[in-house]
Amino acid sequence: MADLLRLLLKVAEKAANVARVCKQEAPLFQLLVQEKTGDDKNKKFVQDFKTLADVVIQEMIRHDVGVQFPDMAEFIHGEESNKFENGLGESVIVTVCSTEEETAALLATVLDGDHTAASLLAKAIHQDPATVEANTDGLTVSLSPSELGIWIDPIDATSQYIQGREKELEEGRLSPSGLHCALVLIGVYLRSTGEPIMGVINQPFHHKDPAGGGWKGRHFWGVSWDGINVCSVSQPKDGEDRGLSVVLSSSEKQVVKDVLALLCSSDKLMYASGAGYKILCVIEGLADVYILSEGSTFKWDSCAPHALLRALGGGVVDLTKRLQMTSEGQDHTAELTYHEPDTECKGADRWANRGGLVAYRDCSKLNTVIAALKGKL
Ligand code: 2IP
Ligand code: CA
Ligand code: CA
Repeated sequence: MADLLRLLLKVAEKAANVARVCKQEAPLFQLLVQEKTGDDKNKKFVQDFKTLADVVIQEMIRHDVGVQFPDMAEFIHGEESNKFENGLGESVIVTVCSTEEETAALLATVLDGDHTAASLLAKAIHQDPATVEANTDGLTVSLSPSELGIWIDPIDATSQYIQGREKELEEGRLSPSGLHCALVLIGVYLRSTGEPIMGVINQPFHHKDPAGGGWKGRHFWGVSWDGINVCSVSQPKDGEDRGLSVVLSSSEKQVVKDVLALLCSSDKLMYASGAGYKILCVIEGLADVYILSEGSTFKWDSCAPHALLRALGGGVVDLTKRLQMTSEGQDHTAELTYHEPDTECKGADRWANRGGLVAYRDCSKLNTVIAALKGKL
């Protein structure tokens, strides 16, 4: 398991490099932000470069993990499909080839002959990142790769990634929107029960290098299985309880906003972009809970950060299920699982967290918000 964790940290850093390259290299950045509308649309051009950036990152992760852990190859899923259609209506299966040159040649077909952009992307895909520091000593978990599956969100909060507003972050404070909300999420679950057991989160755009070297990122990881709970984020110290703090999507239902406004002081009811970023805020203790009353997140959004929360003694529950339960306390029956599709739905919706969710570190905070929301939704 320590081997798998080290590999995931490394591929997540590589993914972050690709995300940064697409922002920092002018030929790629222009593809990322260009508007293609109506008659002006050059039909010969790539349709949607942001989707390509996502597909490329996901395939790179799938490739690298599949090479080292072949038993997992069939169980590496993600938000994107690797079939990409270019502006000519041609379908190309985007894969990472064994050499940089081959990958560049393949990407050039999707990018409709733009060799400069294709070469820049291929270079980032094939570059080995600097070793990612992680103290994984003593991490011996008795699971084999054939028992595990993976969920990848190559870039969460894509809209923030594209808009790319640069924010100076204040230590210990939640910042509602901007590039820092974009995250690479890689979660590992147990195939038999669907429990999330390992998660890696990479935040590619955390701060600008003061020496002018561009964006620098951060990473977080956690493992929770069979009594082993290890997380790169430390447990909060028991201090005075300064009242409940909540983070929501700005598009949350008014009734939920109203109920919570009665529970929290106004500065403790916060809004932020990115499902992954909001769960990260709970992991870091910037908010006690993240509540979402709609089924607008998917398994790939929650799996990785869920594993970190479990390692910290918290979790992510299905809101609808939890509201129907009578007992309080830490009952795992409402926790989200990751192995079974919702057969009543089609396409990506089969993997939606349909009942909404609550992410929490401290079970008593979860109980407080559940009690307040009972009968209101
Ligand atoms: C999105 C992204 C959005 C989030 C939505 C996710 O993923 O995280 O920001 O909405 O739920 O599915 P909100 O910001 O309102 O919480 P992606 O960017 O990968 O499509
Ligand atoms: Ca997402
Ligand atoms: Ca995404």
